[in-house]
Parts: sequence; C-alpha cells; structure tokens
Amino acid sequence: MNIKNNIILAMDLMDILEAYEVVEEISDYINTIKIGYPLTLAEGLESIGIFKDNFDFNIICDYKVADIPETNSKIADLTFNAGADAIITHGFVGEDSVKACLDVASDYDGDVFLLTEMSHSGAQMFLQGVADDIAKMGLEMGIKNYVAPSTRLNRLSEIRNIVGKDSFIISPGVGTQGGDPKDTLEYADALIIGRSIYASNNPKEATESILNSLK
Ligand code: O7E
Repeated sequence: MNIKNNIILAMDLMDILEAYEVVEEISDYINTIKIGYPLTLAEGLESIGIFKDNFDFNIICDYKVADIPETNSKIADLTFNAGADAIITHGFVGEDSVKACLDVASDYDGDVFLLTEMSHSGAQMFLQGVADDIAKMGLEMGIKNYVAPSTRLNRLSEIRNIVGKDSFIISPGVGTQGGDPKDTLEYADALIIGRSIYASNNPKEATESILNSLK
C-alpha cells in the first residue's frame, strides 16, 4: 500500500462530521486512514464509503477480527463490500481464522494486516508471549502486512527481524501512547497516529509538526 508521508490517521472520533472536518484539514498530508469500531459503531459502515468517495483515500478497517473462520469471512465480506482496501485481523486466533480473512480479501483484491503484538501495557500479559509465533505464522502463510507496536522498539525490531525487510509493518502507539515517530520508522514502514492529530486544537499544525520531526 502506498502511504503518503508514512502516516495513517487513526480516525477514532465518533461523529462523522467532526471526523470529516479533521480529515479535510489534513488531506494534503495523508492518503490513508484507519477506521475502527468507535466510528463504525457510532456512524455505521457507511463511514468507509464517505472517506473513500470524497477523498479517494486508502481505507484500512481496524476490526481486529478474532472469531471462527466462518464468522471472520462474514465480517471481512461486509468490510470489503463497504469499500475498505484492507482489514486488520488478530493472529492469536490461529491459521484457519486468519486464512478466512485472506480468502475474502483476495476476492476483493484487498489487503490483510496481521496484528502481532499490541502497543498497550496489557499486551505484555498474554499477547507478547505468542507475538513472535504469530509473526512466523504470518510469514509462512505468505502475509505481507503486519501491525507491531511503536511503544516497545525492541519488540518492533524483533518482529521486523522475523517478518523480514520485504514485509510491510504499520505501527500504532506513536505520540499520545509514548512512541517516537522517527525512531519507530527505523523499523516500521508507516505510523498509525490518532489523538496526537485528531484531538489536537489544530490537526494541520499537529501533522506538520510530526512531519518536521521526521526530517
Ligand atoms: O493512541 P492513538 O490515539 O494514536 O491511537 C492509536 C490507534 O491505534 C487506535 O485506533 C488504537 O485502537 C490502535 N491500536 C493501538 O493503539 N495499539 C495496537 O496495538 C493496535 C492498534 C491498532 O490499530 O490495531 C490494529 C492496527
């Protein structure tokens, strides 16, 4: 996926008009947004089409799909049918569940991002212990796109080592959660940034300041 300025806006505002205003303000700087449960549950799957049709952005749907294969297929089908370019799936549910998402994605010529380790501190309780195996599974399944945390650079670097330089890693946790944009891009291909942009008083200036910090 071609991600302008290596920044993905995590659009977790729950009002479509507010979300639209923020995106419009920074649309010169980005071409990719991540839509998750907050906006989708508040405003519906139509949120995907609104950003796709008006901005022609890449839309990554962060539904952290984590169910049995049959249910994953339904979730992925609805997501791609609504206009998404990519879906994010959990890896801990195992190969068959992840494959269900891959199969639907290929019907739509879409992408799947495999979530390895999460960025919050609770991820160290359970998920961290299996994150390397999740990454290895993804590699064996031929998956190209991964999610790994910017809040623990040692873990991000380890996951990069496992998936290799030809894989594409996007990394959340930059800014409000403590991750540093420039350091993260040593190992990741793109940053997922939410509150540091959309919750700032001036999203455009906030984006410019992040871009300046990358120079
Ligand atoms: O902290 P923020 O506001 O910059 O937002 C970060 C976004 O990334 C938010 O949508 C959150 O749900 C998501 N996220 C994490 O913060 N940590 C993770 O480990 C994973 C994600 C995520 O996006 O998962 C799929 C990529």
